[in-house]
Amino acid sequence: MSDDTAEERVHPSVTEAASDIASMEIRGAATIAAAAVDALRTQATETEAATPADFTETMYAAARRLHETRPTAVSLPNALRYVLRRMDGTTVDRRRETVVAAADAFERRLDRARGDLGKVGANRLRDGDVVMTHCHSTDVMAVVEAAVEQGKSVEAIVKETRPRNQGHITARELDEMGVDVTLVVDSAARRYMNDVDHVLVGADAIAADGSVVNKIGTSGLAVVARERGTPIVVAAGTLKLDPATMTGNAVEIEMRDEAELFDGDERDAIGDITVDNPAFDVTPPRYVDAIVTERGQFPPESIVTLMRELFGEGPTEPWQE
Ligand code: RUB
Repeated sequence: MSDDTAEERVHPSVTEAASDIASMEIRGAATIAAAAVDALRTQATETEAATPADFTETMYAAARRLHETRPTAVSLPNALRYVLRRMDGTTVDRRRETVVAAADAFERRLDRARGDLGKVGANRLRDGDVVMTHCHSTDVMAVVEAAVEQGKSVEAIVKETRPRNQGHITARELDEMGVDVTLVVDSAARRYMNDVDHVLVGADAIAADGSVVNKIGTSGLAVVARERGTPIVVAAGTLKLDPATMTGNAVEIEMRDEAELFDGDERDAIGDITVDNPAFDVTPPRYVDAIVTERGQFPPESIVTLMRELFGEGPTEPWQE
């Protein structure tokens, strides 16, 4: 083994995945998790460590590099933990095998979870329903896809989701599913709420009290929906449950670069003002009707029961040891 530090042994594909996650080339909580796990698998396969301890140190360094990219989506530390807690054995080869096996198992679980939660969410939708979406969530897509597979006709009012317009991805994918799509600006949500049967959003993190952290604008949308009595359904696999919130920690809200708000010289033209660009907000549980997971649907107030069952061991971060 060379004298390189563990940080220096981080594989270029890990660095590339980390940079794509930070720049949002790779985005959305579940997709970020899957990309991070894939990068860990590459790191494990390509690492030539002299000792099992070297191997483990390098895996932890790779995990740290991936973890520091985006702070809000808890799917990222949950996924890293899933793989690294299963790393085991007294030889480099055995440790490598256990990481690869855990990464494969994680991907299978993610796929299965999406299919299962899609069916649960689809059961809530009736033929002819209109849904309103915000941002782009693969879990929300799974719900609509399952409803369409059940033979239901679904229409969607899709919010564009400034500043990065993830609603455009949602609009395109729903259109490809055969859903009748109307794209609207974010501020039109209340204008259209009377036509909507369900607001369907995803989540980056769900806190122990049932609060839902999702793309900025979700909480305002939920307030508007509540005012009209429109159910707010959060489609979120259990990968989105944040075990650190069981012990009182708050979810960190990512602040992104102000450049995301402007084209060209627009910023200079405005003058010397402060610009804030929070990526996410928190919707309190009283505005949420149901959290749909692969384990069934839960009222937000009872999600902590599932969290305790799944994350009883708490939010360990082996890569920080
Ligand atoms: C994406 C976003 C999505 C959740 C859930 O934010 O808020 O609703 O991540 O997505 P960003 P999924 O574009 O900033 O990553 O259901 O695919 O996990």
